[in-house]
Amino acid sequence: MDDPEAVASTLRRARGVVVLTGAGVSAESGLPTFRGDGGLWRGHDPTRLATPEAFERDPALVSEWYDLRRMAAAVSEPNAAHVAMAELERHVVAAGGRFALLTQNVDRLHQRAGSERVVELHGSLVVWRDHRSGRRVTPEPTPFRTHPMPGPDGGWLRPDVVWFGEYLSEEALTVATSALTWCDLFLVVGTSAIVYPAAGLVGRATAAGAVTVEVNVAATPAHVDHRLVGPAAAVLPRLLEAAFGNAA
Ligand code: BJW
Repeated sequence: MDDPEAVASTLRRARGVVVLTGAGVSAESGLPTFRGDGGLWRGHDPTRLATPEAFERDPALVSEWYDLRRMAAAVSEPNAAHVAMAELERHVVAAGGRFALLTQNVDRLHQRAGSERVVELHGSLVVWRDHRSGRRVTPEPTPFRTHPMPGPDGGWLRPDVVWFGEYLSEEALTVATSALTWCDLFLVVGTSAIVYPAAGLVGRATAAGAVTVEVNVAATPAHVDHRLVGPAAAVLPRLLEAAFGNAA
């Protein structure tokens, strides 16, 4: 199961690589994960914060919680895991292969590390939208003056993220689904793999014939071919080195 050599060899030969990431990737940038000890939701009921009903009920609380996270993301830096995934993309694309990074993260750290083929499955904290009109704005990276903030069309600003009970963007899902048709290696990094539809992509990748590999500090319910256990910021650079040497 935990066979870094076999994974490196699969990575070396792969022509289509898809990576699914979650909050664990940004943990070493100082941004807490959702679940588990020290998680954002420890002691919180997610339905009070991450649902449209929560925003309807208490827009000030939800706005403040997301604004704090927006500011934390703005002052954090990509870590070695983000950098390794950007390097992996450059390597695969330069060799004529295909690559997609499907992230559940809303912090934009992948893009800041240099990743280009990023699909934001759960939206972004950088962008907000008027809850009435849906018009999107990108606020200055300074804390909001008030909670909730008035939007441009008479509603309140809400983060442009996907809450429980909301649909993922059709465009994001289409890109993610079509990537499964050409993917021969599917990496699942730093996610608890329990939130759907993102979690379902792992099984669909297997069904489509890809080799699946999990990189996580702990095993998850995902059924994968290989598990590399450890912090992503240590495991991924080692994996790239083993697969490509200094050429990565
Ligand atoms: C490390 C590490 C290190 C730590 N290195 N690793 C099918 C079955 C059952 C339920 C459903 C289903 N289909 C849909 C549902 C309902 C629901 C759902 O999935 N519920 C489950 C909880 C059961 N899904 C939805 O509602 C979705 N919408 C939808 O399906 O629409 C259709 C529909 C509409 C109406 C009715 C029914 C269907 C939307 C899901 C949106 C999720 N949104 C959130 C909040 C985003 C905004 C925000 O940022 O606040 O997205 S929830 C939260 O969970 C966030 C994350 O992206 C997501 C996943 O969490 P993630 O990233 O995996 O983080 P953690 O904390 O869970 O895990 C961290 C991992 O890292 C751990 O494994 C650690 O071990 C690891 N780790 N350090 C490597 N250094």
